[in-house]
Amino acid sequence: MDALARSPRRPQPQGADLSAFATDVLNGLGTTPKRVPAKYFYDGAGSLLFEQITEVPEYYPTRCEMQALRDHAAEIAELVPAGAALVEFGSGSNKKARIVLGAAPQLAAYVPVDISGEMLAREAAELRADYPKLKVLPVVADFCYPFDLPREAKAAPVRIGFFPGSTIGNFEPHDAAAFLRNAARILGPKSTLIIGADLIKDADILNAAYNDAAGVTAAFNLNLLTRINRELGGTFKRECFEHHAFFNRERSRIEMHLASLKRQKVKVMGETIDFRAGETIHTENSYKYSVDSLRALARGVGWLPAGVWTDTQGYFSIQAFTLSEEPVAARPAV
Ligand code: AVJ
Repeated sequence: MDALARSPRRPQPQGADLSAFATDVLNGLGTTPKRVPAKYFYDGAGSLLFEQITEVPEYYPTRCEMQALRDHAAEIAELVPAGAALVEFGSGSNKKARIVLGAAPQLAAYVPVDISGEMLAREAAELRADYPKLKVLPVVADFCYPFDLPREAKAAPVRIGFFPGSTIGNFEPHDAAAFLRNAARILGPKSTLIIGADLIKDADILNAAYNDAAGVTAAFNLNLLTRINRELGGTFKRECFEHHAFFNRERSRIEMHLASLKRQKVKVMGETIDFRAGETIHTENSYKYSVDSLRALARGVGWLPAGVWTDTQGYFSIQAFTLSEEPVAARPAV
């Protein structure tokens, strides 16, 4: 590797990022049914729109999770031994981790793991100022794959994984199991994992949360087309597509789609894509779990239930698991 490539000031590899986006979009729009991975929602505008979603009255998950964490912080903190390291998978803004950090001053280290290095550095500086005794050890990594923890986190007596936000719901169940297996490997023996997961509930409440009256979720979904137009030379007309979101109870997931309002042709990177009237691009799945269904998934890869808490309405769950003594690799794969 040359000196330039190692320089921390060097911007993100635009070329590599762009080609991954281009490949995923062209492949996804070239198959039937059409789809684009949900991770591409989060450009600058998309991240701001998601922040706005968390504030619309119908979107309960963020408020309910914050309430559950605040109300049960003392009990959650009892799972944290002195000197432990808190490892957050996909930290984004660390307002949820701050609740745990505040309730568990016995934590020696906090390891936020995220793909955005810029965001991590900014948040780390703020945390160091607010928690002067805490070692803040950010790691730039994609937590879907194995990565190395900092030496000081490995040296801690135990590691506590933290995966809030119902991000686990964006994974297909098979990939959620793979994530849980990877988390077990990274955190190591005797570790604990705390997961925030949205619960299965009345379809009306779920449907309203993804079809807010102000249209913020629709704008978030449609922003994907604007991003494709800007970054991949797309010719999508936003007014020719419509936001669709609904609870699929058989598969226990909210599905988001962009539906073509007419028969039309769209170009992306010089390739022509045909749409039938009503044909959709599947843009997101948000799986909903019961306490038992998440437990079953976790148990299958070696995590044993260690606690469960919800908000007062019972809409959102915080579940804790501990790693069984039996090595994960010795268990049958799911
Ligand atoms: C960030 C994946 C938890 O699934 O509720 C919100 C994303 N999509 N509204 C979710 C989202 C539409 C959100 N997660």
